[in-house]
Amino acid sequence: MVSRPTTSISDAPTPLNECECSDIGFRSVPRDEVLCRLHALLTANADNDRMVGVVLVEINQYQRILGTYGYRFSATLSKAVAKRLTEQLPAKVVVIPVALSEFVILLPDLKIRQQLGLAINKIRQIVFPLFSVLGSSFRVSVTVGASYSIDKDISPPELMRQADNALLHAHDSRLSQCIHDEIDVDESEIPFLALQLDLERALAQNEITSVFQPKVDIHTGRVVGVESLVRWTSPQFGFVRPDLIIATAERAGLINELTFNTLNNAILQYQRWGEHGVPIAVNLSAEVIDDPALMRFIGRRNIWGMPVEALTLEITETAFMENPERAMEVFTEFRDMGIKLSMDDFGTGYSSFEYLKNIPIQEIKIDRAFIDNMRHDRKDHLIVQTIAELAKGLGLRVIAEGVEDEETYHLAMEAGCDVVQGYFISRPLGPDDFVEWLKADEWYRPA
Ligand code: G
Ligand code: G
Ligand code: MN
Repeated sequence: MVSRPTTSISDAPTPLNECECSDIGFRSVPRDEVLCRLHALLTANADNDRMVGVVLVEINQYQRILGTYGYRFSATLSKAVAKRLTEQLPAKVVVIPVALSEFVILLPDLKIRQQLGLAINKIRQIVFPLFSVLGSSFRVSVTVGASYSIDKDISPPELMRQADNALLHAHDSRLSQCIHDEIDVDESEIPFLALQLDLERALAQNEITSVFQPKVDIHTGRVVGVESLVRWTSPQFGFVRPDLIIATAERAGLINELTFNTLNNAILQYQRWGEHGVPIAVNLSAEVIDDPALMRFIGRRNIWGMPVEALTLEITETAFMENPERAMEVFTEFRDMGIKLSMDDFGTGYSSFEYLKNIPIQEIKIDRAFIDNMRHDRKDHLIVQTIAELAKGLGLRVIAEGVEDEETYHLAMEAGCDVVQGYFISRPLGPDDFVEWLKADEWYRPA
């Protein structure tokens, strides 16, 4: 029996034929109905050792297809995909269009997990050949998320959720497919949506704070500035690691707000420090670099209680290389405003000498992986030395980041670095602790 859902794909003209598009005949099935069918299959398999697989197939870039070719073309394409899947998969497999861009495929009678993987391969093979749509040829690519009832008592909504979660994970990790049991337990346990909501709230309530890590002149030991780093202890989740804060903010579209928050904290702190004020560096994510709102924010210099020269923006080499042309333009604007720019985590991001020659930065921070290894490996020392030499030739200041002990400090000095930052000098400090640290005047001075 071909379980062709009668409500979904019909070749007969629909009775309501008043408007032009009503004859395309694409009908999507509500999720409730999908759950009913899934329930029926799970029940049918209740007494044997067979499992049910749920495969979600999503047509990639569907919004682009709609926006480029229009509804008529897109719906005809979707219908053709559904038809091909229904015809070419085994008869007992159920193909259900749940949206123009998405199909749920129910696989009854799975004996072993491998069959699910094979079915996904088969689905890819089926959709791979060109589709002929309204006279033109079109290739479709899909992303797949799947799960299966390894737990006999799993409820239909939970099994569907797992498949949805696998599809989401495939998107987040830029994979073309994912089966739910492949997701790290840790990862699937992270309540991303809850964390996102709490982060949104925390931003509105000014709960995200900054700590400041000193950077010192390598020869005199004098402070030349601080790097601002986000910190957040959520009432709900406890201490949230900064890289998770940043990743969540980026995914949730909150990174701009977080960046404004950080910049505001920096400005405010500079004012509060008064005579103890030192230049502050703020990290920028790739996502915010060419945001016009950021440019406007920074451009309103007159309302600042912080001279523009006291601000440094740090951007990683990798972020720069995501869109070097655009980054060059934006950096030039920042430079013209008088802001200093620093290239962070240098040595890990494959920037070309072509960019290095022209990029309007004042500073390079050599990635701490190289710095940390100098003690053990001559080659790392040589790499640091070479980067420092090149950077100096280009007129750039060189920072060694992640300096954790005296030996590394001196190796960085030998290699030609100008500034050091790291636990050996100081951990990142709260605003008041920073002032205490400054006043104590006990920082390291090289002999
Ligand atoms: O101390 P630390 O664990 O704070 O920071 C982890 C990472 O998060 C570092 O790579 C740092 O550059 C980044 N980071 C810290 N604060 C900010 C911030 O305000 N904005 C951005 N974009 N990145 C930050
Ligand atoms: O990527 P960025 O350079 O912005 O990273 C700053 C990160 O490095 C923060 O997570 C900060 O806490 C961390 N950090 C600062 N100094 C040291 C150090 O000496 N050792 C280690 N392991 N991490 C450091
Ligand atoms: Mn940094």
